Amino acid sequence: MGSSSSFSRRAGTCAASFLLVFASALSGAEDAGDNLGMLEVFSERQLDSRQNFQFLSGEVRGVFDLLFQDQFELIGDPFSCTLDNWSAAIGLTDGDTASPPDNRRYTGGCGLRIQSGDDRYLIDSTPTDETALWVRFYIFMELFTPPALLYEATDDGINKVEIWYNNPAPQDLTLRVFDTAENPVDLTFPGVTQDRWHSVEFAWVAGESAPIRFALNSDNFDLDLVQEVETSGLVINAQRFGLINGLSAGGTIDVDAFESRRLTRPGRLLVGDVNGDGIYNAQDLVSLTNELNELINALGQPDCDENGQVDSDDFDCVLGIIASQSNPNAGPGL
Ligand SMILES: [Ca+2]
Ligand SMILES: [Ca+2]
Ligand SMILES: [Ca+2]
Repeated sequence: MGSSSSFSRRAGTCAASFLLVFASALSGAEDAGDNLGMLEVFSERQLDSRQNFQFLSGEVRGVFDLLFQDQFELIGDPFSCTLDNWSAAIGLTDGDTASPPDNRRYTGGCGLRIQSGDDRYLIDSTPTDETALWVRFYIFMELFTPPALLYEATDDGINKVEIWYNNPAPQDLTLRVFDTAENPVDLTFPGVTQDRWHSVEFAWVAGESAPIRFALNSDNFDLDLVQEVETSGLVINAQRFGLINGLSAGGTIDVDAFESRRLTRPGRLLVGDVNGDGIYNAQDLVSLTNELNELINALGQPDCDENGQVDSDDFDCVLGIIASQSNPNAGPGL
């Protein structure tokens, strides 16, 4: 009961700042009448069951919510692997993207493999004075021992958000948020093993005592790390993703399914939804069989046990999900 009442107080405290964030985010983008209507909706549903910043109607969410997403595939051709959807690439080329078996991928036809070396990362310049940001990506690490800077959100070259692996301790996955005075605040998942896919997701928002959230392999917001940080007045104007700090020896990172939004949580992709249609049925087994027989790679998420290989164990995993119709996204991992 204690934790429940504590959470309720937290949610209530956050509601007012969410409204201010939304009003600021929409100013200039919608007329005042529309804004007022939206605020009335949010006054009833500021925090939904997934801890989204605000609840939006489907139409406005589609127009305004999505900031940038990429699965390392050419739009309209899921088997053409590319970095073209990013604003720029540093130390990486289309040759670093590939379909299995050359690269791992979590979803769709292609994934990006980053070998350790000098700075090797991607830049997304879509953000424009963003005052709220949800980001989710998938990552698979091998043989990494030094601290690796995987993600940055910046304003005019100044870091506001960072994600580190092996920092401050080995196997720590750390979200580092800089407050208005540029002091770092860390949220850390310890014991994050390599050699498996991880979904990594955070929520950043500008405001007084802003609720910063960090999620690992889970859509269950009760498992999020949460920290209130003074971030009023800050904005985001670019994102960087990859191996940003450069590592001279050892290690590869496979990445996939990057998505950033302004308002709602991207969430995990449906584990074991092999054909990517959002439901579980026999067609997932057909798609997986086709990939195992090297006929055609699946377009959804075939690596059901998330171990980096698509094999007969994944068939058993998908079969188990279909039989139970249970959603493994509800908890950490499978
Ligand atoms: Ca992909
Ligand atoms: Ca399916
Ligand atoms: Ca597997």
